[in-house]
Amino acid sequence: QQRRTLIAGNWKMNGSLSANSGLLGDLLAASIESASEVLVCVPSVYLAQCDALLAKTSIAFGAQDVSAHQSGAYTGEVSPAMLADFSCKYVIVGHSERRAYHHESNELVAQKSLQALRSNICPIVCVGETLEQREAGKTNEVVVTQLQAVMDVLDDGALARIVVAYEPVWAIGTGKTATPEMAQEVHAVLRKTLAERSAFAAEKVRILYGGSMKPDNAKELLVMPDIDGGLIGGAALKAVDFLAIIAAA
Ligand code: 3PY
Repeated sequence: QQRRTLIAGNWKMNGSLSANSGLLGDLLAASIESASEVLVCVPSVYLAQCDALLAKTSIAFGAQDVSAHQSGAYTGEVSPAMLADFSCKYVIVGHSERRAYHHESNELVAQKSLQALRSNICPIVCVGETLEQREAGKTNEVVVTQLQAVMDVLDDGALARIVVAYEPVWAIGTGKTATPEMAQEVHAVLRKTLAERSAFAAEKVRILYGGSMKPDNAKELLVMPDIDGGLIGGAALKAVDFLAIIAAA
């Protein structure tokens, strides 16, 4: 398999200048020797700190959200060009918390992905079903619709550059994890959806699993053929746990 595993931490709205320098210091001190790419996605106000601490290290950093516009009268928003100013390489778009609490539509998530790519930032597009949708047998339909909206606004070249994260909503912050088989099944559906449009993109795009990935379940998830990494919530806030997941990859 030619896709490089990506282990991405999603810090969510956690951290402080001192907590971040402690956590990043612990990660750097471990001098990670991994074939995987390691990434932390931080609140945007800490991008400058990451740029200072992580430049020329083996840890990449990214943001957790971005505007769908490049500049203008959008009070409170942060543009892709602003993220790029701080050497930010990735941005999470459409996390289920944003879809739920900020009513982000599939179309908005698609626009954010498109604009991020225009500033050379790789969007990590989150998709995932609620418990209600899973129980109604709608999982595949929901995740395919979410991915399709992004595919619709990208050309094949741009599509090959995105990262997808499958995060079942019922597994986020609940301690519940999809079994490796359940996750693989959805990842395979997502890969097939990409392949129907572009075999090249399907081969290139990394599909991460997210939703309570922890040191003790990381390995069994990451060995699945279509699981190319993890988007990690709570366990990314503790250096020992995050390092254990990197070691399991
Ligand atoms: C979680 O695992 O809680 C996440 O939402 C990761 O993005």
